[in-house]
Amino acid sequence: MARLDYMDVYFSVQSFQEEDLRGKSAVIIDVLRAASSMVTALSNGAKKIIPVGAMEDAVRIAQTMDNKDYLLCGEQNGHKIEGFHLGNSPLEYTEDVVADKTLIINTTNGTKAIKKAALANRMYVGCFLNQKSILKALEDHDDDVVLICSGWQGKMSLEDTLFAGSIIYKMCKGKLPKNTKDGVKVAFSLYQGYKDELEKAIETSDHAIRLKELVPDGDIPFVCEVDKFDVLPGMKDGILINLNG
Ligand code: 3SL
Repeated sequence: MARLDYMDVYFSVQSFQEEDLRGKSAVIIDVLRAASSMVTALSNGAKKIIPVGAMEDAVRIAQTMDNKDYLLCGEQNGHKIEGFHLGNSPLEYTEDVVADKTLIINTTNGTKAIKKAALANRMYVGCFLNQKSILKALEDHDDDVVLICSGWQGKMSLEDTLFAGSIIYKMCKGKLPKNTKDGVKVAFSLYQGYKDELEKAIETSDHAIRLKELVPDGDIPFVCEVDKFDVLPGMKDGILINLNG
């Protein structure tokens, strides 16, 4: 069982160093929308996910594969990337589209956080859609835990911090011990304040407002659903697979 007094929370990709994660369990959080899309894809039968930090890397990896086996996915500043098969809306990752495919994904912040967390002993991808699976994984091991909110271009984001807070809140059953790190206190308190109106809070977040013009209306309510999928995306040799599969 992971201990809350050793846990920490980082609020953006830029706020941690690779070395900070060595030997720890890291949960990479990107509620809007990379983590939500990955969790949905694995739940709908995608075989594996290769996260990349740059568009060129995605194309280079695709060139080594058979056309029928992969989908190029992701976004640049919220927009689908020209020539890619899918954007970054979880609603696009339906069973008929993703089953048995390898997804090569590049996003603005989420996949960069995943790539930067390579020194972690264990790495999971989490969001509200798979909250219970993340809690179970953290219960099963006693590594120190870091919750990494992808944020947006170096800034914190409300929806990722709320998810980090929800994990902490549930681990301590709503009663935070005194000897926790500041990041843990901040995320816990934010979730405690908004837990009864999560969707309303996330709708007013900077990221949701930024996406409003760009993405389908259904994305925000979808990513706010708690425990919709029993999926645990976990890293093995640079590839995300469903560890609950
Ligand atoms: O930054 C990211 O990784 C994305 O999830 C952002 S977006 O919601 O697709 O714009």
